[in-house]
Amino acid sequence: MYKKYLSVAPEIQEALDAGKPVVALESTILTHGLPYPENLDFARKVEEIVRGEGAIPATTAIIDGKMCVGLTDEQLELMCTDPTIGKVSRRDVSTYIATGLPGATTVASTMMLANFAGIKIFATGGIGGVHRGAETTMDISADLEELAETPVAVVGAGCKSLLDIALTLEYLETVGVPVIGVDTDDFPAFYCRKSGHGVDYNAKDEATIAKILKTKWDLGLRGGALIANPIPAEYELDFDEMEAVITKALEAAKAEGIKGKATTPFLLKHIKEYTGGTALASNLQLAYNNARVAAKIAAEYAAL
Ligand code: PSU
Ligand code: MN
Repeated sequence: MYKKYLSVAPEIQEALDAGKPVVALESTILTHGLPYPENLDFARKVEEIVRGEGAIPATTAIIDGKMCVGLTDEQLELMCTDPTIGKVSRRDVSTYIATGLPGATTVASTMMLANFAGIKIFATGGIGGVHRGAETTMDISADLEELAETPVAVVGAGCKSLLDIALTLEYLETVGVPVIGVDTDDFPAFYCRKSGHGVDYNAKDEATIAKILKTKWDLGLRGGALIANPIPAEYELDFDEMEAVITKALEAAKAEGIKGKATTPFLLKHIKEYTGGTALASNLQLAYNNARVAAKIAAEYAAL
């Protein structure tokens, strides 16, 4: 039944039918994660990077009542320029389809759309997780539950330390999500290569990661995996400086009474304002790097 709500671009469907590598890409990073016009430049460039590695890019969104897997340039532009586009996580998917509202997909909903289309590998910037203070707010991103349930591997630069990274990793352990480092022992903290928390396994190459994923799904184990890929060293920012920025953003959120799904976009916007172009440049570079690694994993996976 879900197929009537799904629209897969012909190029992507052909690649999937032929067993060729495909990489899913999210759109909330475009609508709520990056400013215009950098977001549009990013949206196009990240697709080019995936192609450069021999894989087909599949950016996802909900448009005109369909789960779109693969966007036209016009649709990419819509995502990047229309400020009214909603942030769609798992709970919002059916509402946006049924009402025809345009929506950008988060990590959770991009995993859903990828899975509906049959895509196994997905590249993003960083995942949502357990927020600081979640012991009282219960603010835990639906991204984590999606990783527990949906068989798609997410390549990300860990998560921002605006989250409680220790609790995010505890949660992933509880729900059985492998956290695989890309040539790292240390779970990355988005702008920083190291968070001070470990990964479950340090994989030295993409072939090993593809083999771990294949084994997991051959075993019939539900859920995905988090592939933790550190930002390239030349773009890394200072941990303590970012900590100060993040603390300031968290204080602003508290002062303004920001809650629920508005929290992550609010914090991202403030981090951007406080850091100017540096954090933005790092954000773009780590996401490109994730797309590159995801395309390589997808190629290795397709060869198994
Ligand atoms: N973290 C970032 N950049 C982002 C997001 C998170 O550094 O763009 C986006 C992703 O789409 C992620 C979502 O899936 O925010 C998480 O939102 P929430 O915490 O409301 O689940
Ligand atoms: Mn939340």
